[in-house]
Amino acid sequence: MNRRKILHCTAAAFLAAGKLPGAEATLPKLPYAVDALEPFVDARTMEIHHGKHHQAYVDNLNKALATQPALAGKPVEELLKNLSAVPDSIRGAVRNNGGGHWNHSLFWQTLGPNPAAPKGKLAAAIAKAFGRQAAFEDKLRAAGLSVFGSGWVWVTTRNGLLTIETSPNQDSPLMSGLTPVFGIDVWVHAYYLKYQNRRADYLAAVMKVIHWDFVSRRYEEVGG
Ligand code: MN3
Repeated sequence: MNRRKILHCTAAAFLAAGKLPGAEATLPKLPYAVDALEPFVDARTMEIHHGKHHQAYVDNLNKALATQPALAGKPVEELLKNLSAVPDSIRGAVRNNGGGHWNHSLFWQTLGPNPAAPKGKLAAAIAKAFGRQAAFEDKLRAAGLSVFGSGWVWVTTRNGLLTIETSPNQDSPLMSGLTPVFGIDVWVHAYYLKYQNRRADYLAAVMKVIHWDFVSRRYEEVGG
Protein backbone atom coordinates (compact mmCIF):
# COMPACT_ATOMS: atom_id res chain seq x y z
CA MET A 1 0.00 0.00 0.00
CA ASN A 2 1.55 3.32 -1.00
CA ARG A 3 1.52 6.41 1.18
CA ARG A 4 -1.29 8.08 -0.73
CA LYS A 5 -3.46 5.02 -0.24
CA ILE A 6 -2.67 4.91 3.50
CA LEU A 7 -3.60 8.57 3.91
CA HIS A 8 -6.83 7.96 2.08
CA CYS A 9 -7.69 5.03 4.34
CA THR A 10 -6.90 7.05 7.44
CA ALA A 11 -9.11 9.92 6.33
CA ALA A 12 -11.92 7.49 5.56
CA ALA A 13 -11.59 5.92 8.99
CA PHE A 14 -11.79 9.35 10.65
CA LEU A 15 -14.78 10.23 8.52
CA ALA A 16 -16.54 7.05 9.55
CA ALA A 17 -15.89 7.85 13.19
CA GLY A 18 -16.92 11.49 12.74
CA LYS A 19 -13.69 12.77 14.27
CA LEU A 20 -12.41 15.28 11.72
CA PRO A 21 -12.64 18.99 12.56
CA GLY A 22 -16.21 20.21 12.56
CA ALA A 23 -17.59 16.96 13.86
CA GLU A 24 -18.88 18.48 17.04
CA ALA A 25 -22.43 17.28 17.47
CA THR A 26 -22.98 14.94 20.39
CA LEU A 27 -26.06 13.12 21.58
CA PRO A 28 -27.46 14.97 24.60
CA LYS A 29 -28.38 12.87 27.61
CA LEU A 30 -32.07 12.49 28.28
CA PRO A 31 -33.03 14.76 31.19
CA TYR A 32 -35.00 11.86 32.76
CA ALA A 33 -34.97 8.06 32.85
CA VAL A 34 -36.15 6.25 29.71
CA ASP A 35 -39.21 4.99 31.57
CA ALA A 36 -40.04 8.34 33.23
CA LEU A 37 -42.81 9.16 30.76
CA GLU A 38 -44.63 5.83 31.08
CA PRO A 39 -47.37 5.04 30.30
CA PHE A 40 -47.70 7.95 27.85
CA VAL A 41 -44.37 7.39 26.09
CA ASP A 42 -43.07 3.86 26.64
CA ALA A 43 -39.49 3.11 27.65
CA ARG A 44 -38.68 0.95 24.60
CA THR A 45 -39.75 3.70 22.21
CA MET A 46 -37.71 6.21 24.19
CA GLU A 47 -34.61 3.98 24.10
CA ILE A 48 -34.77 3.48 20.36
CA HIS A 49 -35.89 7.00 19.54
CA HIS A 50 -33.11 8.64 21.56
CA GLY A 51 -30.39 6.00 21.38
CA LYS A 52 -30.79 4.95 17.73
CA HIS A 53 -32.71 7.55 15.73
CA HIS A 54 -31.26 10.66 17.36
CA GLN A 55 -27.79 9.08 17.49
CA ALA A 56 -27.99 8.44 13.74
CA TYR A 57 -28.77 12.12 13.07
CA VAL A 58 -25.77 13.09 15.19
CA ASP A 59 -23.46 10.63 13.43
CA ASN A 60 -24.60 11.58 9.94
CA LEU A 61 -24.36 15.30 10.70
CA ASN A 62 -20.81 14.78 11.92
CA LYS A 63 -19.87 12.83 8.80
CA ALA A 64 -21.18 15.66 6.62
CA LEU A 65 -19.49 18.43 8.66
CA ALA A 66 -16.20 16.53 8.64
CA THR A 67 -15.92 17.23 4.91
CA GLN A 68 -16.14 21.01 5.50
CA PRO A 69 -13.54 22.12 8.08
CA ALA A 70 -14.57 25.75 7.47
CA LEU A 71 -17.80 25.00 9.30
CA ALA A 72 -15.99 23.70 12.40
CA GLY A 73 -17.48 25.10 15.58
CA LYS A 74 -20.56 26.60 13.92
CA PRO A 75 -23.63 25.91 16.04
CA VAL A 76 -26.09 23.73 14.18
CA GLU A 77 -28.80 26.32 14.86
CA GLU A 78 -26.81 28.88 12.84
CA LEU A 79 -26.43 26.43 9.96
CA LEU A 80 -30.17 25.73 9.92
CA LYS A 81 -31.05 29.43 10.00
CA ASN A 82 -28.93 30.04 6.92
CA LEU A 83 -28.95 26.80 4.94
CA SER A 84 -28.24 28.61 1.68
CA ALA A 85 -24.77 29.39 3.04
CA VAL A 86 -24.03 25.70 3.60
CA PRO A 87 -22.06 24.16 0.70
CA ASP A 88 -24.22 22.32 -1.86
CA SER A 89 -22.41 19.04 -1.19
CA ILE A 90 -23.69 18.78 2.38
CA ARG A 91 -26.75 21.05 2.40
CA GLY A 92 -29.19 18.15 2.22
CA ALA A 93 -27.34 16.24 4.92
CA VAL A 94 -27.29 19.27 7.22
CA ARG A 95 -30.96 19.96 6.56
CA ASN A 96 -32.01 16.41 7.40
CA ASN A 97 -29.49 15.41 10.06
CA GLY A 98 -28.76 18.82 11.55
CA GLY A 99 -32.50 19.39 11.62
CA GLY A 100 -33.02 15.98 13.21
CA HIS A 101 -30.35 16.67 15.84
CA TRP A 102 -31.66 20.12 16.74
CA ASN A 103 -35.35 19.12 16.70
CA HIS A 104 -34.86 16.11 18.94
CA SER A 105 -32.55 17.98 21.33
CA LEU A 106 -35.39 20.43 21.95
CA PHE A 107 -38.02 17.66 22.02
CA TRP A 108 -36.41 15.76 24.92
CA GLN A 109 -36.32 18.95 26.98
CA THR A 110 -39.94 19.68 26.09
CA LEU A 111 -41.15 16.46 27.70
CA GLY A 112 -41.12 15.62 31.38
CA PRO A 113 -42.81 13.54 34.04
CA ASN A 114 -44.19 16.53 35.97
CA PRO A 115 -46.07 18.53 33.38
CA ALA A 116 -47.74 21.32 35.47
CA ALA A 117 -49.24 24.06 33.26
CA PRO A 118 -48.09 27.02 31.15
CA LYS A 119 -47.36 30.07 33.25
CA GLY A 120 -46.29 33.69 33.10
CA LYS A 121 -45.81 35.23 29.67
CA LEU A 122 -46.44 31.93 27.91
CA ALA A 123 -49.83 31.47 29.56
CA ALA A 124 -50.74 35.03 28.56
CA ALA A 125 -49.55 34.48 24.97
CA ILE A 126 -51.58 31.25 24.68
CA ALA A 127 -54.67 33.05 25.97
CA LYS A 128 -54.13 35.88 23.50
CA ALA A 129 -53.56 33.65 20.45
CA PHE A 130 -55.88 30.71 21.18
CA GLY A 131 -58.17 31.52 24.07
CA ARG A 132 -58.42 28.65 26.48
CA GLN A 133 -55.60 26.14 27.02
CA ALA A 134 -57.89 23.32 25.87
CA ALA A 135 -58.56 25.13 22.58
CA PHE A 136 -54.81 25.58 22.08
CA GLU A 137 -54.17 21.88 22.70
CA ASP A 138 -57.03 20.89 20.35
CA LYS A 139 -55.48 22.96 17.56
CA LEU A 140 -52.03 21.53 18.26
CA ARG A 141 -53.28 17.94 18.06
CA ALA A 142 -55.28 18.68 14.90
CA ALA A 143 -52.19 20.17 13.27
CA GLY A 144 -50.17 17.12 14.30
CA LEU A 145 -52.76 14.88 12.68
CA SER A 146 -52.66 16.96 9.50
CA VAL A 147 -48.99 16.20 8.79
CA PHE A 148 -48.87 13.75 5.90
CA GLY A 149 -46.09 11.25 6.46
CA SER A 150 -43.11 12.20 8.62
CA GLY A 151 -42.80 15.60 10.23
CA TRP A 152 -43.35 17.83 13.21
CA VAL A 153 -45.94 20.16 14.65
CA TRP A 154 -44.51 23.34 16.14
CA VAL A 155 -45.47 26.23 18.33
CA THR A 156 -43.42 29.16 17.07
CA THR A 157 -43.05 32.76 18.05
CA ARG A 158 -42.23 35.93 16.18
CA ASN A 159 -42.45 39.23 18.01
CA GLY A 160 -44.07 37.40 20.89
CA LEU A 161 -47.02 36.14 18.86
CA LEU A 162 -47.58 32.38 18.99
CA THR A 163 -48.51 30.38 15.90
CA ILE A 164 -48.87 26.69 15.16
CA GLU A 165 -46.86 25.42 12.19
CA THR A 166 -46.07 22.04 10.71
CA SER A 167 -42.96 20.87 8.89
CA PRO A 168 -42.14 17.82 6.77
CA ASN A 169 -39.29 15.44 7.61
CA GLN A 170 -36.73 17.13 9.89
CA ASP A 171 -37.31 20.64 8.59
CA SER A 172 -37.39 23.31 11.27
CA PRO A 173 -39.19 26.64 11.54
CA LEU A 174 -35.65 28.01 12.00
CA MET A 175 -35.27 27.53 8.24
CA SER A 176 -38.01 30.05 7.52
CA GLY A 177 -37.04 32.66 10.10
CA LEU A 178 -39.42 31.56 12.84
CA THR A 179 -38.36 30.65 16.36
CA PRO A 180 -39.63 27.28 17.62
CA VAL A 181 -40.83 27.44 21.20
CA PHE A 182 -41.40 23.69 21.16
CA GLY A 183 -42.29 20.93 18.74
CA ILE A 184 -43.87 17.49 18.80
CA ASP A 185 -42.39 14.71 16.70
CA VAL A 186 -45.09 12.99 14.62
CA TRP A 187 -42.81 10.56 12.75
CA VAL A 188 -44.15 7.03 13.16
CA HIS A 189 -40.88 6.11 14.94
CA ALA A 190 -42.09 8.34 17.80
CA TYR A 191 -45.11 6.18 18.52
CA TYR A 192 -45.43 3.03 16.41
CA LEU A 193 -44.32 0.48 19.04
CA LYS A 194 -47.04 1.51 21.47
CA TYR A 195 -49.69 3.19 19.34
CA GLN A 196 -49.13 1.59 15.90
CA ASN A 197 -51.11 3.69 13.38
CA ARG A 198 -53.01 5.67 16.06
CA ARG A 199 -51.29 9.03 15.85
CA ALA A 200 -54.26 10.72 17.53
CA ASP A 201 -53.81 8.51 20.60
CA TYR A 202 -50.08 9.30 20.68
CA LEU A 203 -50.75 13.03 20.41
CA ALA A 204 -53.31 12.90 23.22
CA ALA A 205 -50.79 11.00 25.38
CA VAL A 206 -47.78 13.17 24.64
CA MET A 207 -49.77 16.30 25.52
CA LYS A 208 -49.95 14.87 29.05
CA VAL A 209 -46.16 14.95 29.41
CA ILE A 210 -45.35 18.39 28.01
CA HIS A 211 -42.97 20.01 30.49
CA TRP A 212 -44.77 23.36 30.64
CA ASP A 213 -42.30 24.86 33.10
CA PHE A 214 -39.51 24.32 30.56
CA VAL A 215 -41.65 25.59 27.68
CA SER A 216 -42.66 28.67 29.70
CA ARG A 217 -38.99 29.44 30.42
CA ARG A 218 -37.99 28.88 26.81
CA TYR A 219 -40.71 31.21 25.53
CA GLU A 220 -39.29 33.99 27.68
CA GLU A 221 -35.70 33.16 26.69
CA VAL A 222 -36.39 33.32 22.96
CA GLY A 223 -38.06 36.68 23.21
CA GLY A 224 -41.66 35.94 23.97
MN1 MN3 B 1 -38.00 11.44 16.01
